[in-house]
Amino acid sequence: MTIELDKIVSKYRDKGFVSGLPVFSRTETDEILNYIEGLEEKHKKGAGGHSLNQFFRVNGHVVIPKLAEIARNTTILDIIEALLGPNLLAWSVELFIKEPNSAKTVSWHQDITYWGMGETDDEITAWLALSDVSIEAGCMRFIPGSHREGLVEHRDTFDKNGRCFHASGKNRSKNRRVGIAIRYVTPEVRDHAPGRDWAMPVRGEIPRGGWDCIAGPRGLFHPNDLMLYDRILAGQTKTLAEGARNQVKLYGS
Ligand SMILES: O=C(O)CCC(=O)C(=O)O
Repeated sequence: MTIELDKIVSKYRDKGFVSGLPVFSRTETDEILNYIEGLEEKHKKGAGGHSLNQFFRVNGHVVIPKLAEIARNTTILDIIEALLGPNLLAWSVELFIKEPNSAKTVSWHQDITYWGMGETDDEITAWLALSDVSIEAGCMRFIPGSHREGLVEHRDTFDKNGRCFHASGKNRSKNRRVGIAIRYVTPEVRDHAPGRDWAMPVRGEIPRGGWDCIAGPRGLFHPNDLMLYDRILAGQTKTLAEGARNQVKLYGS
């Protein structure tokens, strides 16, 4: 299937999201999934004092080379460039795993409420399915057009376009449901945001102000990257705490 960038752009502007874009073949997603499951097997105790799940939940690209490599995938970047322009940074890479027959849900939310970036259009999440993600398995759900309404006060358990309301349901299937969310931003996101933040330049010019640029992991769980991970986590946790009125909790149950 060919990817028609102009159609993607107009759908995205209209609905706030675009779905079903082909990026990896089934063989490639299986290979990524095997890699992730291999990490779960070999690093049961995590690394650097963190559980493996911590790295899966946020900023996995800082310490896991495979996740940084996926964030640099040129097919994804071509799509994101068509939407955001030529200068791109990967801000976070996260895994969303729901075990078979799991009651875990993600309640309706707008991502940028919490990210200390202000109300910006310069952030896009690329969500990649690594398994079959049917309705039964708890697929992503969106409210089309909700990105045009701006940020809305909401009190969900986790108080996309970063303004598009989205959620996901229980995994009622007998298979694991696994997705990777890559959060891309432009350098301009920080032009009006206080403080600094960390991100990995993936295309175009290296940003000048407001960003500490990271190069990507030196190896799997490299000690220097684990220290960097802690620094980033501490900085971003402070921003999150300032932005959230309620306790931030990702999964509903
Ligand atoms: O994969 C999911 O279930 C939720 C993902 C999500 O909420 C996000 O990418 O912001």
